Amino acid sequence: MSKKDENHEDEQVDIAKRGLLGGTAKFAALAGAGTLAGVTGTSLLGSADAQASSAKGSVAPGDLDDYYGFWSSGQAGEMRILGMPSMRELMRIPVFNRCSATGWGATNESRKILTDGLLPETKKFLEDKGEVWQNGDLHHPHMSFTDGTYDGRYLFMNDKANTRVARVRCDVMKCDKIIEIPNASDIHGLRPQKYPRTGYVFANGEHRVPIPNDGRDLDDPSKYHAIFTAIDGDKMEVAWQVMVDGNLDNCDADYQGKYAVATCYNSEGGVTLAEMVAAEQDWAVIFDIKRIEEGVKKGDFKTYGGVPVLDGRKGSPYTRYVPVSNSPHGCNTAPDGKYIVINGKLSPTATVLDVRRFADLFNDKIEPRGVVAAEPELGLGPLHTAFDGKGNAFTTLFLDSQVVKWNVQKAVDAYAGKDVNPILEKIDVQYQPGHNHSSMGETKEADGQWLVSLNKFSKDRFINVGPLKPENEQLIDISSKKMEIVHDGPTFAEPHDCIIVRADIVNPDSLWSKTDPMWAEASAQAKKDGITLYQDSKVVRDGNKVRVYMYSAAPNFSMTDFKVKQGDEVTVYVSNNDKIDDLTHGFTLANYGVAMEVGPQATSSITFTADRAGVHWFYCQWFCHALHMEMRGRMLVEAS
Ligand code: RUQ
Ligand code: CUA
Repeated sequence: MSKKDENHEDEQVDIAKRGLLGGTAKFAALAGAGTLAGVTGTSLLGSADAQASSAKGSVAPGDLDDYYGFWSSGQAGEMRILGMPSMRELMRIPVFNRCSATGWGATNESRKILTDGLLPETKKFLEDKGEVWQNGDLHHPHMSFTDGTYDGRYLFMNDKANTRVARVRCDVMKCDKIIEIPNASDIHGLRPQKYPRTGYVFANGEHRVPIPNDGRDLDDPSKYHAIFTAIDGDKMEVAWQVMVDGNLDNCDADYQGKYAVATCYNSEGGVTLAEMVAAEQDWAVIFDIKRIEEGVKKGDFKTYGGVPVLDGRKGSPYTRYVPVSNSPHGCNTAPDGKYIVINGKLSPTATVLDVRRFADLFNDKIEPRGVVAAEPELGLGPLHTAFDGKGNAFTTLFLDSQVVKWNVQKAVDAYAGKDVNPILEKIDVQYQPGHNHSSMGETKEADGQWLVSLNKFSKDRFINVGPLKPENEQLIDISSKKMEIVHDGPTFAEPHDCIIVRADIVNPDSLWSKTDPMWAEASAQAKKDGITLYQDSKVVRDGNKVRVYMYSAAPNFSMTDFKVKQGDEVTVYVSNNDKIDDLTHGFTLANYGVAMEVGPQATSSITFTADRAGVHWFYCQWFCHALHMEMRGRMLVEAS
């Protein structure tokens, strides 16, 4: 408790100082405290130095990046693609949000994805309002693995706000599945199985709730539970769940395909802040995947919400609880496959677990703390750790506003009693870093080129845009002995995390296939109506339901106008016939709140009630041709 109060005070003092003195306050404070390791050339010399080093990390106009960065956006709910190292934002992929440009959340195709995988009670809750969820809180995007490295098939990501997990298809870079996780509350930590392949996607239910959460046990938090979920990443279905003691924060998988590990910051089972940080120690939970699979086979579970839930509370064969200092947060497996780093948050230490000792722990040959291989003291507020594949680790220090580089083997040696200092370097970042990520750093192919520090505050780093400031994501060159910040990247709310993937692994298509399953329902309906998509242009009346089929070929819609009656339920299908890279069209229907993207060779559809009589122009909202402005037509609504 006292440590936490102290830290919090430091943080406030620092913020105040920076406000008065600017970015060098931290330097002054550190120099004053004699922490010279924290003072680096970059932070000292400011922009002149940054300019001198700008060659590294800058990508000239027209040149292509070496890596894809897949970024979360926190409460903005979307996933973003950045080029790395330029940090140019390349694309935004709507997932848990609504998107005005693409019609995500409005088109029939996206609404199906947004609602199909929800629990029955949630479907009803939303149907009663005629709604889809508007918001999400996307923290952790991670790519599917084969044999310990990224395979370019899928990206998986969590929604903390509405307890969902989504998948993005990397061939078209669109979300194709969203499922709601039963029994759990608020999915936070998420990682794919690394070996032999993904396989499972592990997802932590952060908050504890009664199971089922139907109004029982409201006032009895001792009956609340946290749930660890394994999702089948191919089918996007829950495979099994494990009930644990405490709560669940972040997680990671090993490189052997045997274990997953999660951090718990609330071993107390508290519901208030004071209760949650009361204990000196919390824990990391280790899950034995094979034992759990056998348990499922044997029927050693209860079924809640239609999925098998195993009891993994203390004393169970499926889990082990390793005590670590107060409120651990990040959980990161080192690329050598030997170690998993648990980051202290309220403790200045990281705890390094040796994966090779997990079997002995599960066979009760050693005590839980027997798997601890090192516990280096890194600085204040360690949150997440990244790796360079050369034996070094980089941990963000939230309260110190620094990234610390340390050597894992040296930390292990020091823990074993050798007189070595594992800390290699500390660098100031601006300011208060959360996640960090290195190029290919969560795979066995970690290449030690780049590190991004995702800083929660930018404060004085950019011209002032008002009370709401961007965050600041800094690109750090880690390819040589000394770390060097080469780029500041402001970002809108609130990228928690990212991954940096070698460009050759990701090979998206430039055109859709006309038979893509994304619009399977539209294809089926067209068939029933005797329509050939991409060819026919026709209005089909079916009682008060009207289906309008048209196609686009720049700069024309195949229909100049269509007539409906006031009150009709209208579905417009637009198929884009253009078979040319980068030739996206759109369909916006004025004064009806209707808009959607139609990619090259894609079909999109949207349904609305034509309740406003009159002439309503529809137009293409994606600049596609010199005659793009002319690409339009009329919906004529006869008054009833
Ligand atoms: S968490 S700042 Cu949502 Cu990834 Cu650690
Ligand atoms: Cu088609 Cu603009």
